[in-house]
Amino acid sequence: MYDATSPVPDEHTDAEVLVVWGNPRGQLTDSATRLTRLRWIQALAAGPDVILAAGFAPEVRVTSGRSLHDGPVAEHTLALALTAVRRLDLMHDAQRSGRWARELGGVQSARPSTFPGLGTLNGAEVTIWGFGSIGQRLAPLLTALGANVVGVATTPGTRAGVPVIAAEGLPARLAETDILIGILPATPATAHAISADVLTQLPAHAWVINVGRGATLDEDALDHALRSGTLAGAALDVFDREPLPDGSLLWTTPNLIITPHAAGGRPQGAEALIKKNLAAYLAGEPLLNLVER
Ligand code: OXD
Repeated sequence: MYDATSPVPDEHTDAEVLVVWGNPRGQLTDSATRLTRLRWIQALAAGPDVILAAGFAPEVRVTSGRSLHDGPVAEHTLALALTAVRRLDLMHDAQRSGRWARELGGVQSARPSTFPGLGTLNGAEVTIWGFGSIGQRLAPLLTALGANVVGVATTPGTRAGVPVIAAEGLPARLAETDILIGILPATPATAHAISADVLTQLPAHAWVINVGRGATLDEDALDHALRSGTLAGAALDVFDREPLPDGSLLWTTPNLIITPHAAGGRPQGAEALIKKNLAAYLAGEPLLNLVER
């Protein structure tokens, strides 16, 4: 065991393998220079972007915590989607101000035009952009509640029973999307993928949920769309800068739900992954979740 928030002690700088979980940037940069015998890093995070940016030598293999966060992130994303459609945020605001929110309750139609949200996931068109293992865990939870789910990924087809389209199909799909869920990793190719242009193609009643990485969404464009009413709402768990700085515009953006990078953070089955990969490493066999560098 080592303290991930402090430099690796001198007596362990001969480590060949490092398991990384919650290490701050500075600790990783320091490890990249001091652990000169390192050959493999096992990340427990699903997204290894911080590790890739830390400057480890090219011969250091990196394996991610892909699949360890599928359940927790899918659960949190479902919670955000339900909050968005049922407007639990507005109900909670009303409660805090000691007000019975008559406009949000009482006799309602299934898709009330007066309700400030979709009202229900039943029949909602949900697009999941970045359809990896988390998306595949999330999709059946949404379809169980009646949503129609389409995934977007590099390779189109059908995955886990869900139709998956490639980026070329996005414009047509965005026009009919009620909820766009981003689960994209942060790579040069995905920077600001959820752009001003993408937001404009969504219907004005649509919501955007981002649980991938903050760098994949243009926050200024989102703020503008929400303030101008061309988008109904958004729920973000990840941000360009974390913690979200005090002066950020997003703290005051209307119809924006903020959660503090809370979706993941609870890896499930980490010991089993480490054990399997360590056995493979010692046997010179291929490692699971190897990240292309
Ligand atoms: C992860 C995260 O990458 O929690 O695992 O963001």
